[in-house]
Amino acid sequence: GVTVHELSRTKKKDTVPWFPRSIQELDRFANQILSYGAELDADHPGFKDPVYRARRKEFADIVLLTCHVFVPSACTGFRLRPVAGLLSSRDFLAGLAFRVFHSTQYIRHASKPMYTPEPDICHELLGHVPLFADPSFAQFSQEIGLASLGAPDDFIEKLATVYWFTVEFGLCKEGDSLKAYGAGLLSSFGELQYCLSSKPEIRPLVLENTSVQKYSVTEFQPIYFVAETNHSIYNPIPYPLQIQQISLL
Ligand code: HBI
Ligand code: FE
Repeated sequence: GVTVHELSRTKKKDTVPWFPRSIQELDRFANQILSYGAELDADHPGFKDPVYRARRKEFADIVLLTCHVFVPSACTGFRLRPVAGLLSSRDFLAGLAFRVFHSTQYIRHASKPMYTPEPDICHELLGHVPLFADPSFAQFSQEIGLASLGAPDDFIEKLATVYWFTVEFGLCKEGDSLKAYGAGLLSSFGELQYCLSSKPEIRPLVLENTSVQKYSVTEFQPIYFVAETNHSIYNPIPYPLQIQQISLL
C-alpha cells in the first residue's frame, strides 16, 4: 500500500507540515508574523519603549498596504542587484539581458528632495520596480538588454536613448488620455505634473527618430515621446514591433 499524507498547517496526526513548493508560495506566510514584538526579550530596550513599538508597527502596517504592488515582481523573475552608483549604459543594459536590474540603495541629497540627477532608491522602487511585475514589460526590458550584448558603441548609445525616452521618460496613450509610464516621471512629483502640462513638446514615438534625440539629465525634459498604447498600460510598445524596430536601428 501507498500511504498518502495530507499537507496541513494544523498539527493533525498523520499530516506533513505544510511547506512552500514554489517561490510564490512564500507569499502565503509573509504577513503571518508572530504577535508584534513577541520576539523582543523583556530586557531588550525596544520591549518597554512605546514610541519605538508604535513606529515599528506603523512601518509594518505600511508594508501590508503596499506590498501587493511589489510582490508580483517575483512573477517575471527580475532581480534587483545592488550597485553603488550609475553604471555605463553598456554595463547597465547587459544586466537587463539576464533579467537583472542594477539598483542604487542610497537616497538623494536632503537639500534637494524634489530632484536628483542620479538614480536613488526612491526612483528605483517607485519608478522601476512596479513595472517589472508586468510580463510584457519584463520581456521588453530583457530584449533591449539582449540587443546590447557585444554591440558597437554607437548602437549602445541608440539603445540607451530609446531606453531614456521610453522606460525612463515615456508617455503613452490610454484611451483618449495621455499617461506617464516612465520611471523618471513616476518617481518625480514635479516632473510628473510638468510632463502632462502644456509646457513640453510631445512627439510620437518613432524609434528611428527617438533613438537619435539629444537629451539632458539635469533638468525636466523639453521633449517627450508618446507610444500608441495597445494591450496594457505597461506595454507601451507591442513586443513584436519592438524586436522589428530594434533590428532596424
Ligand atoms: N546605472 N545604476 C544604474 N541605474 C540606472 O538606472 C542606469 C544606469 N546606467 C545607465 C542607465 N540607467 C540608462 O539611463 C541608460 O544609459 C541605459
Ligand atoms: Fe531609472
